[in-house]
Amino acid sequence: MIEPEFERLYEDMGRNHIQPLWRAESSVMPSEPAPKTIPWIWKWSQLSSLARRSGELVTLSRGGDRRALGLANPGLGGFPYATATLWAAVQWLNGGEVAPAHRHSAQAVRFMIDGEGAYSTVQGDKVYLERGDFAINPPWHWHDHGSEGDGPAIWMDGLDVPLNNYLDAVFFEQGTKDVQEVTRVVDGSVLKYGLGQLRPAWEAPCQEYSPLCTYKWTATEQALNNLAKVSASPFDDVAIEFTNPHTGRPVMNTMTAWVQMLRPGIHTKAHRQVNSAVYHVFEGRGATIIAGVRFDWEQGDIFVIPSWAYHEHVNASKSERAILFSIQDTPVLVALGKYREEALATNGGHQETKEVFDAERTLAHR
Ligand code: GTQ
Ligand code: FE2
Repeated sequence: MIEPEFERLYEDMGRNHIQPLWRAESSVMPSEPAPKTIPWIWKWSQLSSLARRSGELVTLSRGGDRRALGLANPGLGGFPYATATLWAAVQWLNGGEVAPAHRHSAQAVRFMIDGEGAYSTVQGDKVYLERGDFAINPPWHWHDHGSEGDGPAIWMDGLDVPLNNYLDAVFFEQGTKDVQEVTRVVDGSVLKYGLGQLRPAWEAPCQEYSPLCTYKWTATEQALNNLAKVSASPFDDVAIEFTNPHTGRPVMNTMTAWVQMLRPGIHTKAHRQVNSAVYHVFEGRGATIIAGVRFDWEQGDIFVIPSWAYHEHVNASKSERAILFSIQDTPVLVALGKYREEALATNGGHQETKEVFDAERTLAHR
């Protein structure tokens, strides 16, 4: 019951588009993050068949120039956003197809899932992509992709589209030619910068984003195997971050990317961070317990860990490794002074698993 003069005050405020903080405090400033993004998983069985069907039905042309299936987190009100800051998609190119050149202020990374003869040309720099290769697409760089093989090329896209939109920083431009002229030696960025610890002596270091356009899977796998001989994280096991070889910093300003090897039998401890992440299961099977719910995953699946949700990873196999690729918005939080992380202090660092994820039940309870 509110007294009439209070009611009148609030009505008059409302008419003047004013809201009193004392009535909105808990929604404006809750005691800790209350993300709209929810933990979710998209199964590869669905993703791959929907992508394949799109490949049969949908042609690539100017206007609808990318056959990318955007993952829409059910917590985000129908937007095709995987988290509040990150776009994630499965992109499918049929053999012989070209996704025509364009550029945008959104920053992009790609992780190759399958395909032979796939290429990406970024600002005249053409690189061939194989399974497990990681590629970056800095902001406002022209890019076209294609599959020169007979079969499809399939990869996961990660972009900062939701953040870019929220910040009203969107620019987009269509190229005049579908395929850019290749102005450098093919695979040139790998040849030039691919060894990381050595760079061309006459060039200044590249600060804004990584000069290396593609991180080859063979190098990534070797780094994982080497690191496993030395040490591992209690929370993430053998985890490596792609970095700009000139600065040691993440490859992009708004996004970083990791690859993790969960060794056979590993069950990591739980922690949580102020950042959101989208994970792709590159290899193996296992489970991630997110905020007390167990998400079982297998090769190809994509899942989301929202901000400030406790999570721990399990590889129950006795003999097979599991490999996870992820994109994370951490560089934004760090740059803005908002990053935090915390280990779970109770129960030996493990959550109590309340249930196994069930999509229908989750949606029914919302
Ligand atoms: O391949 O250029 O998933 O521009 C979303 C936007 C992919 C791309 C996406 C894009 C692209
Ligand atoms: Fe693009």
